Amino acid sequence: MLDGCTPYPDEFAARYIRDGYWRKETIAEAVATACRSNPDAIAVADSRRTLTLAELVDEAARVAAVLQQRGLRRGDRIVVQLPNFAEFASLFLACMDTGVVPIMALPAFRRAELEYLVTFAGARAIAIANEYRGFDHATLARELRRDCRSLEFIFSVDGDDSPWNARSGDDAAPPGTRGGDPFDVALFLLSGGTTGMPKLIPRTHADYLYNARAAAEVSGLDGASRILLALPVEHNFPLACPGLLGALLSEARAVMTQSTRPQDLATTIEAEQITHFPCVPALAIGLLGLPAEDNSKLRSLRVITAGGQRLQEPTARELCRRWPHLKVQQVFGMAEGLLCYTHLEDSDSISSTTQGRPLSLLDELKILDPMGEDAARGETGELLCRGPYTIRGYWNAADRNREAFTADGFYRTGDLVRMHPSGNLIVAGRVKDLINRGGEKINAEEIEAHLLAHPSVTAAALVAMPDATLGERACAFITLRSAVELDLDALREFLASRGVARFKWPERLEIVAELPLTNVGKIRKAELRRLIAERIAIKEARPAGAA
Ligand code: OOB
Repeated sequence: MLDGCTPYPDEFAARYIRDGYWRKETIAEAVATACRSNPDAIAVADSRRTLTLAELVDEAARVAAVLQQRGLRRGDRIVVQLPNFAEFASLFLACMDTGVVPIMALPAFRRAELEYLVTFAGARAIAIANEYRGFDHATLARELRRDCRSLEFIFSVDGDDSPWNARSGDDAAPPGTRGGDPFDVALFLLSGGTTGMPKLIPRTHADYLYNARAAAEVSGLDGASRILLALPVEHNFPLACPGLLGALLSEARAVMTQSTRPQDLATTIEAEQITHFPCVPALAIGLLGLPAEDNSKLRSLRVITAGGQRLQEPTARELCRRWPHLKVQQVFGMAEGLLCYTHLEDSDSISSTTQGRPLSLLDELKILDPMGEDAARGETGELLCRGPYTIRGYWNAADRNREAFTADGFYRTGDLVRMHPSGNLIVAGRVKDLINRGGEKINAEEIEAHLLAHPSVTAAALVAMPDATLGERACAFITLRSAVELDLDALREFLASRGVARFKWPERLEIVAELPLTNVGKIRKAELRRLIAERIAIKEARPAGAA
């Protein structure tokens, strides 16, 4: 495997191969096979373009040729930060064929995140759209190329020398013909993270293909399906659970869209006759806010899969009531691997109250009490997992790996779960220090380091505060140097100047005389979370107009 990765032990790899979980094919070969069986099926569509499988594979071949002409080699890294455009799919396939490893960055990332990723990964290229949502990505990419030694190439979907516009040359070999090791790294996903900056998650061709195929099966995705990808497609969930990759392998249609406004979603669902909609709970809540006359726009929808964050039972029940033809499916997953799904044949009660069961028969789960012992059945504990699509280590992160993985290779998820009698998991909380803002993870430590860099701030703690739609938002508790003032706007301005993605900025500021500490000097975040939840509840309980 690529240097810096933790391979699966031989006996596990042998078993996963023997039992048919891992096949000897690359992602490019698998998609090429789907293309041979159904070249004229529409594979991807966005608001600008529609491509059949054959056209997609052809575009991927041209992009792959450009990557190679520029001298990018197997194992080189490219940061991918594209909006939900069809070009994402062809670049992804080109990478899968040439062995250039994409690092899945989010369009919301700004200088701080991108500079870290490029530098840490030694990326030689970055793929962007010149401008997106009013932000000038082209200028930022040029600044990064100036400042980061490894970065040589900027591939822009709308740039003058866009690789997507390259004409076919003799060397535009079709995807799936360049070989590659199915058991080596295909791509890097990003971890939600708990300590420091996000870690890179190496996923192999074999494990990721299994992931996407099994997820497609449990979601009932087939050649007649149309899946709406509205979440940023660089995320594991819309990328391969079953997402874009599951759709390509199933010869289903992936419809990519950038807007997550409920009205726009309903319009797209109707216009494109969408059958599958992977979403975070916040988007499901958004759909429930549509006026009743829009109900019929969701008529084509068969399965709505909610994950990334706990779907609350009332929301699930309301979805079932409002659209009785629809199956609500929950997924509890993570970029590190493990996926749990409720099944389409489960009762509404199971699919409304649990977060599903492991995708694979070979997934191994442990639920441990705080002493590290197996929790009694039905009791809550930390979830650990191991299996044919769960990584054995983050990339180049030996110290973190010693904490995050047990000696025998189980990943400590940081999630608190209990087992429902049905064998499904219920996610009850977490021990990791992050804020889950509508499914987007905010790493507390990463943002605290930025807050502490402010000259007026002497201590900082970022904690989750409850929110009816997003589940959680970030609240910053800080202490200040004497005789200085700071308000939320100024603090957010400061984070903007440091190039921090906006979704990570605190949405409330609490200035305190001191932060509560444990006797070993750690900040008592549970107490801060309780405090801010109470303050918000009091404010909400107060009748309108009252002081
Ligand atoms: C998905 O992946 P990540 O890597 O962004 O985040 C993983 C974490 C989990 O460890 C858990 O804390 C939380 O997100 N989470 C859920 C959940 N699904 C994810 N917490 C409660 N209930 C759920 N249903 O978020 C992800 C990856 C693949 C598929 C779906 C989601």
